[in-house]
Amino acid sequence: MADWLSNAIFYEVYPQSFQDTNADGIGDFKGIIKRLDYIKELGCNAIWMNPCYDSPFMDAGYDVTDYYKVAPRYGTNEDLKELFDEIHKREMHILLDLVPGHTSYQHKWFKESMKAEKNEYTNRYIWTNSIDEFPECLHSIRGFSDRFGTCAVNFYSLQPALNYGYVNANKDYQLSPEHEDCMKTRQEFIDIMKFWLSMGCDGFRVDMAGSLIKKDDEHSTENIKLWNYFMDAIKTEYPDAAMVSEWGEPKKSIAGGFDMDFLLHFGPAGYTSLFRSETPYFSKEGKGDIRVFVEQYKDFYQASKGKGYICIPSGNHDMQRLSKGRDMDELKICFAFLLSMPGVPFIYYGDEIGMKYLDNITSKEGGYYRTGARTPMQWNSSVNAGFSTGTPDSMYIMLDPDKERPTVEKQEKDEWSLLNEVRRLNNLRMKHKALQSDGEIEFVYSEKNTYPFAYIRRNENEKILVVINPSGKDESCTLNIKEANVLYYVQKAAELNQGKLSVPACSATFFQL
Ligand code: TEU
Ligand code: CA
Repeated sequence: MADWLSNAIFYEVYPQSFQDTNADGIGDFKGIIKRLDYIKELGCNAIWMNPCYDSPFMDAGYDVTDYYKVAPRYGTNEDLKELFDEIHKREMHILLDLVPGHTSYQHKWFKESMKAEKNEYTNRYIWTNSIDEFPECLHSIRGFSDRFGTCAVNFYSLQPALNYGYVNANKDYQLSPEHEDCMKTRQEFIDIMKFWLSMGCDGFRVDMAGSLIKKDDEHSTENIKLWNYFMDAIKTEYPDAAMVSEWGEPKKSIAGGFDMDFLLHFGPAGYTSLFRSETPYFSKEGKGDIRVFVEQYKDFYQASKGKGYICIPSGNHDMQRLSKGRDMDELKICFAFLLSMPGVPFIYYGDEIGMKYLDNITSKEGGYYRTGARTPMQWNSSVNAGFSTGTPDSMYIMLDPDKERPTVEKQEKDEWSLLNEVRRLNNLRMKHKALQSDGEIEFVYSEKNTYPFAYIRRNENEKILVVINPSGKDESCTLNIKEANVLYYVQKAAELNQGKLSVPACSATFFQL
């Protein structure tokens, strides 16, 4: 594992929407450089930046046309190198977003692959030898090429699937993962990773990492093998490179050599039960069930302990924002939890000030309902909230029109703002190793349909009890711990008296044991 992850706190930057410096309404690398001190002062020491490669932007850059060149709208490769350098000057790290599963249909490999004559790229993508619908229910591109065939796609119909082969390949068009053409696809991505690592990038977030090898890889055995192959190729030369997967199954991804995996909004447990179900645990309503999360988390945690980290993000560019349905007090409690869990925290840009999810705004670059979570960062009270000096109607995505919209400037002045709470929580984590990535966790109170919820974080030198009550009611419970001193609290401190814990509504308390 990359050592620097043991105290990493990430900030996800959606480059389009962070800071524009040339008034075209789209964020750029120079803008990110300008805001690095802000990220550092927030207490984050690492960045994950969404794809910034050349692209027609039909899926916001997850449709790449050149993996070796950045999109001109963000700057040049030299500007990105400068961003790397500025990040390292501040003792921070950055991950780029790698999209190994598909390209844009406008990629030169795909143009070659569509040709009737056989060439180097004929098997770079998954094609059948017929123009019928794709037989395995993968979505497909048909009727587009001179080539007589149908090509599989991974996400939108404009993202043809790269060919890493099939488990138990048994149809004429299915290649085995070891086929030399599939090995060429692998080699290309090794070259791509090395290209950016040698320029100073510190690793990658890997898009749809669990889906490269196709069909019936029920236990993902082949896909795990494939990732181990990639990791061997990368990590011998770049042992400090960090890799985080968009997989959502840490048992598999970490077996594949990833340092970290996200707990995602797929399925009812995990992130969903905490923040997004009909009755999320983190709500003043107080109707959630923490067991749903704890059961799944314990399983993931046991399997990954000592080998890799589980990352619970505050949100990301694919889902509604954490603030949806929550007020600032509730958000503070969410962060007290997120920033005191094992593994590596990820804060989605703007969540630290409680930026709103904008319902039903016009889709941008394939964003659809995700667009509302991708609006420009709100810095201050100047035009376009300080995101850009362009005309308001030329913005990449509209800004939150609310006159009272939260901004960094306003919240910096208010000691009790969400922003300052997140800063304090990050500082607390940085001061106590027990709270960082490797500190162990033991759930000491997590009963079905019950509030509060308590866990101990510990390392060789220290033990910290964390008590979380997101509900709007005062709650209490009994613990095996008689008393302890309060180290830090959010909103109002809980009290521990002879093993009886009294926990104020909507509060979080850290006790030193
Ligand atoms: O998302 C993959 C993914 O699993 C999606 O189904 C995601 O859950 C969806 O956006 C609904 O929330 C990744 C990227 O994060 C996403 O932005 C890309 O559009 C997608 O891959 C294709 O590259
Ligand atoms: Ca710009």
